[in-house]
Amino acid sequence: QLKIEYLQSPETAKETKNSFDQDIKKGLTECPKKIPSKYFYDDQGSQLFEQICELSEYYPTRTEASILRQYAEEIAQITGTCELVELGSGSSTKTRLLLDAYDRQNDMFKYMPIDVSAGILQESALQLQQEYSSLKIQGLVGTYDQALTQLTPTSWPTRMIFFLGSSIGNFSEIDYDRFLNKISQVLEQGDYFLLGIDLQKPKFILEAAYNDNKGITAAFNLNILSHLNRKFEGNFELNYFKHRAIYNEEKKQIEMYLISEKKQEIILNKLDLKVNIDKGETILTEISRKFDVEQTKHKLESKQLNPVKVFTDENNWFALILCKA
Ligand code: AVJ
Repeated sequence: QLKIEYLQSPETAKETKNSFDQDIKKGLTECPKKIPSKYFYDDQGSQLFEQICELSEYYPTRTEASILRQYAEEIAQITGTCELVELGSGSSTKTRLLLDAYDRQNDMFKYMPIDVSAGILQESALQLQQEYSSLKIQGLVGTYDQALTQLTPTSWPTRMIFFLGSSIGNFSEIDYDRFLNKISQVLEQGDYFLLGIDLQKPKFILEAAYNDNKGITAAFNLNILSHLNRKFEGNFELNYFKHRAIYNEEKKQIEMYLISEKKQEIILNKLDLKVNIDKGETILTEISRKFDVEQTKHKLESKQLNPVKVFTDENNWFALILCKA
């Protein structure tokens, strides 16, 4: 029943690699400096992220899980038998809540987890296959874009693509728009899209979530430098950078920075890159946008992704929007 496909051909792998290299070069030579958030997720980073999800200050994961616990049944009822496609499935922990609901309702259904990390995907797919015997699993290893480009029409009655965890908050306005266009293009009429979004809330709650007491988020942020050191033979010294996350109330986004504690020269051998960083200079590593339900519904509607129902928690901290194409 279990199949795992690699979407990376040697050619696209090379293209991806080149565009990753270019991203880093561009980001570090720009002013202000940036490192793309996708560099967080090497093995160590993925592990640290799992730890973040357990922190008392980091409410998004458990809030979204509580919404799924309460409404997964209803979602499964609305869509009926379905092919479930998950973008960025990671360890598939929250997904189980959805799979359970579909399992109770249908004799059979199909799950397609998509993730760039082959290790995590394989491990969780194997585990799931053992637990859900009537489940057909077809994992895809690749980026969202590769996966969405290569999805062929489904033989199942309907398809639901879902994107949880407010990962969409990492996208710039332009990428957000492009992403929704792509989803809309891939879905056929009558298919569904389920989107998890973190909602706007007071600054002190947000800043606590990204500046936890145990320093796990700081370690997660600094790990991006270790990742670059390993990947590109770099010389970043982690002790000379400090983690900082602030909520930009105007842009309604968390911004995560690494601040240089001294003037230093960074060398990334494999990129043939040398950059100077001043004392106090910042590197932006992540934006995490916080959404408004009404605005997001309008945005989705404008892409022919029509909101059918919004599910939220009692504090209105997080929402899942179910849309029909
Ligand atoms: C996985 C992108 C949704 O933005 O909250 C957690 C990543 N960064 N703590 C988020 C993250 C710092 C997370 N997303």
